[in-house]
Amino acid sequence: MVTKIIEKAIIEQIKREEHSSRIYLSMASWCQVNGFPGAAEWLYAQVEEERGHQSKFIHYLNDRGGHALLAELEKPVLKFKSLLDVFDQVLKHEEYISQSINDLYASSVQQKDFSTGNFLQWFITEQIEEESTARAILDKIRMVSNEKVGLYQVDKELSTMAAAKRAAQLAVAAASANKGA
Ligand code: OFO
Repeated sequence: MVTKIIEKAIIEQIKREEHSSRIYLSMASWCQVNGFPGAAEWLYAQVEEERGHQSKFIHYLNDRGGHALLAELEKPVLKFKSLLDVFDQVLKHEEYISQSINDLYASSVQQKDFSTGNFLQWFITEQIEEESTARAILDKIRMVSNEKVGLYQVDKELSTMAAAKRAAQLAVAAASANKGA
């Protein structure tokens, strides 16, 4: 059983994860219509990842005797200045999510809810990877500046990264289907 404090904090995190998926969906759509198909693919794959995070929190809270309620969401940003602007916002958002996961972990320790702390370990590790990937992409975009050929190459690389991300998502889905069989 989770405490009311932890239940409320997880519901807040569920909202953030859902908002993350909408932010990335909005960015993906912008990239798709602004000549960055690879970045769009990467962001669409990111949308699925965020839905997965949301779902993990929902299942966990319900399994622990809480009730995962969905909240109203604010409107995501719809327009971006450039690909650099998109990935600058991706990194800022991931840093914000890392902080919110850390705060949630701190509350779980304060509440002596070690099961929740243990559950959050996966997210803490995941956030290190999310931030580092966003930082690496942003560095590449900065390196090519606004130069068209360079941006084209970065976009192609993002397409390759998106394919790898999708393959990893499929592998995780297959592994969890096998576990349930
Ligand atoms: Fe991007 O990790 Fe969830 O939000």
